[in-house]
This record gives sequence, structure tokens and C-alpha cells, in this order.
Amino acid sequence: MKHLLLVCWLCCACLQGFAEDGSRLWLRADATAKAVVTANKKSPTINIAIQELQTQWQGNAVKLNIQNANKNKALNDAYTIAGDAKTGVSISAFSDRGLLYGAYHLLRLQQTKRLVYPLNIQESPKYNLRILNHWDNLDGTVERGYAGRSIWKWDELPAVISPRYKEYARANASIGINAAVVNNVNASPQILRTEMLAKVKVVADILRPYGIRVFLSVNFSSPTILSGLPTSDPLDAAVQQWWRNKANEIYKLIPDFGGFLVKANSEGQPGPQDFGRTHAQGANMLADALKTHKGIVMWRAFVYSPSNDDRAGQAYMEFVPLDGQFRDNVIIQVKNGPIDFQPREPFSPLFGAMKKTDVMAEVQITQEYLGHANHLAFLAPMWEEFLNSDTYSNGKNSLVAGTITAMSGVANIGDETNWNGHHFAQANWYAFGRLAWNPQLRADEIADEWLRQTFSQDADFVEPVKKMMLQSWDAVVHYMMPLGLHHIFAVGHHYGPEPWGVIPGGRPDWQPWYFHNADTLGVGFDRTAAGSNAVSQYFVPLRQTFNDINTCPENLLLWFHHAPWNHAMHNGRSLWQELCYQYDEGVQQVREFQKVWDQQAAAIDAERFEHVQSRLKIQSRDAVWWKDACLLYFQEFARQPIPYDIERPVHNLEDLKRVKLEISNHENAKR
Ligand code: BDP
Repeated sequence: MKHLLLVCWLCCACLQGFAEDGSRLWLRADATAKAVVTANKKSPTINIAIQELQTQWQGNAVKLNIQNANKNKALNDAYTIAGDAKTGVSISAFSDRGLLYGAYHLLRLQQTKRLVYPLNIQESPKYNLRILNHWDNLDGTVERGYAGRSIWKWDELPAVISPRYKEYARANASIGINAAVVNNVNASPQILRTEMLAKVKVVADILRPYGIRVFLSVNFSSPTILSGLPTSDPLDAAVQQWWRNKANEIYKLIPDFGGFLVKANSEGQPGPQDFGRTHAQGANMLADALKTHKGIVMWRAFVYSPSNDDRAGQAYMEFVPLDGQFRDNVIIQVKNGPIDFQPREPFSPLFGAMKKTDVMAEVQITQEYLGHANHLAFLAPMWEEFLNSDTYSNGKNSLVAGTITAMSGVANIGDETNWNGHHFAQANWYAFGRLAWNPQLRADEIADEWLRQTFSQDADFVEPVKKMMLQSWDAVVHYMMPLGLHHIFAVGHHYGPEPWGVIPGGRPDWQPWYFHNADTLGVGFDRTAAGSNAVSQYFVPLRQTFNDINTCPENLLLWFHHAPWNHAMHNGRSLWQELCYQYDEGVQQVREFQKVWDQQAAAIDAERFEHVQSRLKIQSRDAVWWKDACLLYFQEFARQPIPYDIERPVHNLEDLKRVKLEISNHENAKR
């Protein structure tokens, strides 16, 4: 009897929508409306738009209107929304996808209570390609994934189709993401086997009506590994034919296949340089195979060869000389910073430097270097700073956002119920889509609309929590790597601090000391003209600004300078003191977040409240761990006391050095 009662109670709870497990993401509108929706064309994509509006739109009739267009415009995702409360609303677009995006826009306005009549909205995405890069392996593990296993169930496909594929597609479409690379850049050649392609086809068919095209990461040596060709040299006729055949095979199955993403000659991956060829020769060979099908190659610039050159400068050195040599269906994919998705980096000097080549940005949504799925770090402020950085590549106001033609984000999605591990990590997926559509959106606008859709409309909740989100990236930078410090992570898993870390026999630029260079004189990487001269890769006046210790932005000081411990900061403190205060500031910020969050218990559901609360506790403890580890370690070089008005360390350095985290899973041991 007792059990029966419990079951009944649980069923009621579910029916009433009490299961607040985060699975609905930001798409939480009631689907009980009965709106009248008409369209002047039918298609699977338009049918989705109709269905979404019919069930969620609470206003008067909606008309969906496809406008006749020439070929170019038909590819465009732009749309307009017009109308008023009385006569109803019309959404017009040149493409089916445009109508779908218009429908989601209208519903977003309704959900965030931002409907202001008469409606007169014109939207057009800044970039035509807005793509997620999944680092998912074929065995179901996810490289740098912190939300469970891969959502792609290759072992079940093509027979079993997870309902999550459609939910994933819908979530992406609702924020304008229109493409996905479904497998890891460290690509298994097996993805191109015929049996695998049959599985990929099933996924592509499900994503297509939502306007999402599928891409694959490919291994450059696939011809040799899969078919036993004696070489994978891009200038070899048999190799070229192999790729043409493979492309033909793929397009027969997936007519709108997007193309390939390639990590070549990087961190042990094969590439054209293995055969004495350049990145351009490698990329062009693949581009030629895809050209007749209108496919593209996204060729990654994340390269650093085993040389003594400063790792921060290597991508630029390899790629700028090749500018002008790439086919027009090649895009160079460049990480936002010159090293590797660190908590804060300057923008990569490659942005704006390749005048004759399309360049796309790659940001990391998954929090490899920002506390995995334990830390609350809203990344829109970081991406806002990045996109709005002035490269000066074409005079003043040559913002990064204007130098790129597409945006990609390394996905933070897994098969956990809430998709992303931390409920607030959903906001990063959301923010990526919104910024890839419109890089001029401000982080606070994005946080606001995400919170209103995901949690609550109540200003007493939205305002303080939004403030917390907007400070969260800054907080992580403070307690992990302030003032331009970088890559002092624990070797391998990149979660905790290990500025003392040593990888026996590892390359110098895998060792934390390579990056912080602490000695009794000072700390930081000298990238000035007197050091590695990486500053010279930036346009005037940035190279002078960064080169001069007095004009270099202080939040990047130790990125560009080996600064003396007593260097005078703008606020009058010494560098050592400022370092201490900033680490402490990070800890205090997270403690504030806990206070803000704990006051929200009554404002939202208990499930999500408690989940976030428990993660903030971990984050708070980790912040102290980071602060103590870094300050106690650097103090051995600075040989000065930690200012007495900040919290004293609660750990011993020797104990912290013994911490060995067990990060189970698929993490590889690479830095
Ligand atoms: C680094 C990751 C590594 C990736 C690599 C990449 O640690 O797992 O394979 O980037 O982007 O950030 O290729």
C-alpha cells in the first residue's frame, strides 16, 4: 500500500511537471496553446515551425510566408516578424530555416515577456555557419566531456534511435545553430567506414528538418589505415581518388553533408607534413574532393611543432606564409587565444592576419580549463571580450568579430539528464548559439533571456543571479590564473592547480614552468621583443602596447612579460601583493555567489536549487585550493609575506603537491 501511494504521488508529480531535472533546457514553455498557424508552403522544416507555434503561441493567428528569392538569398537564414496583437503576426523568410528561426524568435519574446506590439523585427545572422564541434569518440567517451557519455549512440544506430537526437536538434535550432561535427577532432579513421556512414546518415536525417547539417572530423591518414594505400600523400593521384570516392559515397547518403574538420600535424595526428607537404596542399586536396558537392574543409590552426619557438607564436608562423594558397572552400579554424582555451588569453594574432583566407573562430564551450562541470562559469563575457577585441588589422575598429566568417564551439553536451553536467553550463551552450548568430549581443542580454526562459521571470531572482553569472568568469580567472598567468593546471586532466607539475620526459611546453617561469626575480612569460617576440605578430599599435610593461593591459601582464615581483601596478601595489589580492578576490567572489544562491531557495524548484548549491560548495573549496596552491608555490620565489589583511592559507603546500585527482574516464594524459 505504502508503495502504491508513493508511485501515485510520483506520477502526479511528473504529470504536474515537478521533475525539474534540467532536461528541458531553456525550452520550458507550456505546450497547451491552440494557435492558428498557416503557411504558404509545406516542408518538414516549416512543419516544425507550425507545430511549435500551434502548441506554444498564445496570441492571435500567425502566418508563415516564404518569399521568392534568387538562389543566394534562398540560402540565407534571415527573417522578418511583423504584425500586432489584433490582426496577428506574420513571419517572412527566403528559406524554410529562416521561418523556423523566426518562429523560435517569436516564442522567445513570449517566454521572456518581451513582446512589444507592433512587431517590426528584422534579423539576419552575422555568420552563415554556426557549428558545434563534438569531441565525441566512437566508443561513447567524450574527450574533455563532463556531462556523461556521448549522446551519439553509435553502437545502437542505425536500428535504435534515441529520442535525444530530436531534442538536441530542436535545442540547437531554437538558438540558430545550424551545423554539427559529430566526432572528435582526434579522429578515428573508422568514422569513414561504410557501416559508420550508414549510422551518420540516420543522424543527419533527423537533424536536417531542424536546419542542421552534419560534418565529420577526418583522420588524414584514412586512405592508408582504412584501405591499405601505401601513402596518404595529398599529391598522390590514388590518394586524391580515394578521397573523391569517399566524398561521393558520403554525398549519396547525405546530400547536404557539410564537409570535413581536420586536425593535422598537431599533437601526434597525421597530416600533410608527414609527406613533406604543406597545410595548404593537404587542405586543398580534401577541398577538391568536396568541391563539386559544395562541401567545405575546416582546417585547424591548432598546431605547435616540437621546436623551441614560443608555442603562442607557432600557429601564426605556420599559417600566415600560406595565406592566398588555400582553395575558396577551405576555412581555417582558429582557437580564440594563441595557446589553448585558457581562462583568459589575448586573442590569437591570426585573426585579421590572413587577408586572403577565410578564418573561423573556435571557442570551447566545454569547461576543460574552467572547472569542468563543477564550477559555475558563464562564458559569454569571455566571448564578448574576444569578439570585440580590436585587431587593428585594417585600421582602428577591426574587431575580431569582423575578421571571421564563421563560428564554432566545442560542445559541452553529454548524455546526462541535464545535458551539460552543471545547470548553468546550459547557459554556455545557449550563449554560443546566440553570439554565433549575433556577435554584438551583450553578455547581460543573453544571461537575462536565458534565466527568464530557464528559471524564472521574477526580478528578485533574475537580477542578483544575472549579476552572479556576469561575474563568474572573472571569479574563475581570479582564483585560477589572474594577471595573464596560464597553463599552470594539473597535468592531464586540467582541473586543479599544479604550477610545480613535471611531466617526466614531456616536451617543455607541456610543463607548467614553461608558462609561468617563476624565479626569484619575477614571474611570467617574456613575449616582448627582448623575449620570444610573439608581440610582433600583432598589428600596430598592439605590438607596442603589449611590448611595454607600462602599457600592457594588467590582466595580460604575465602573458607578455616576465615581471619583477616588485613591479608597481597601477593601483600602487607590488605585483606580488596584487597577485595575492586577486587570488583572494576570486575566493571572495565565489563565497558571494553562494550567498546569492542560497537566498533563492524559495524562488525556484528544489531539485535544481540543491544541485547548483552543492556545486557552488565544491567551487568554493576549489577556489581556496587554487589560491593556497598558487600563492604558497609562488611565495617560494617571491620570498615575501602574503599581505596580512587577506585570509591565511588553510593548506600546506606539501599536502597540496600530493593531491592526485582521480578523474575517471576517457581523459587522455596530454596537456
Ligand atoms: C586541447 C585538449 C585536447 C584537444 C586539443 C585540440 O586538451 O584534448 O585534443 O586541445 O583542440 O585543449 O585538438
